[in-house]
Amino acid sequence: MSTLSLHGYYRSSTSYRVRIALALKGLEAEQVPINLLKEEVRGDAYLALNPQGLVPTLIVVDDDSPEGSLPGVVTQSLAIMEYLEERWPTPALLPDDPLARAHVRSLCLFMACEMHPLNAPRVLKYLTGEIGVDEAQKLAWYRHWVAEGFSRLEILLTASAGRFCVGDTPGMADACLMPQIHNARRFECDLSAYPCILRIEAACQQEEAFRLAHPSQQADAPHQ
Ligand SMILES: N[C@@H](CCC(=O)N[C@@H](CS)C(=O)NCC(=O)O)C(=O)O
Repeated sequence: MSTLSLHGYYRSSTSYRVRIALALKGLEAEQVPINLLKEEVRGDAYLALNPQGLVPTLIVVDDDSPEGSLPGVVTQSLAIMEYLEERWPTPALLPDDPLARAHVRSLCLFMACEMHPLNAPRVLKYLTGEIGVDEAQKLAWYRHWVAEGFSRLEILLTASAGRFCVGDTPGMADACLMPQIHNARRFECDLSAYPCILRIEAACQQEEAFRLAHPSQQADAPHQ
């Protein structure tokens, strides 16, 4: 038996990815809110856990670990999702076929490495702070990189998607896609040129796991 806890923030897209993966697998994890607006990621307690000063961090305590052993700490959302997949293989978030698995990982890496970092909160904060760009320029930056990423993603998905990003069951690529869409909507990006992405979004919205993982459903969301 394992006990899981996820340090995250309701609006963090990388935390949202992991919440989707947990929910798709039907795994319970205690949610430990780390408030990014209050810079809690840079507090000593959190940095001792995750020296990168980023959410999410998954903590794993295994009942069968030798007494006195330290809890497992897994950082980086893609590594966390891969860990969950290896440890609890069903329901699977990756397809069986090696080429299809590679395609899912390629989509995830595209979103996690090429898209997300360009519009990460700390990047936007640096732009408006040290660099001194105004709000309109920040928005132009944001929307430019959303359009760059989504237009290429649309081509990739149009060529290979089923009901979801890859195949007809939701998986790791969908767990990356939905938070990217959520962020784009927060910044009022025009998504009308991406019908395949919007079709996959509609399919995900019908799944309970995506509803449970949504930022609005988290205990640290402001309205609760
Ligand atoms: N590659 C990392 C990125 C993590 C990341 O950028 N997290 C953001 C929230 S989405 C964060 O913690 N930012 C803290 C800050 O900007 O101060 C992952 O996938 O886990």
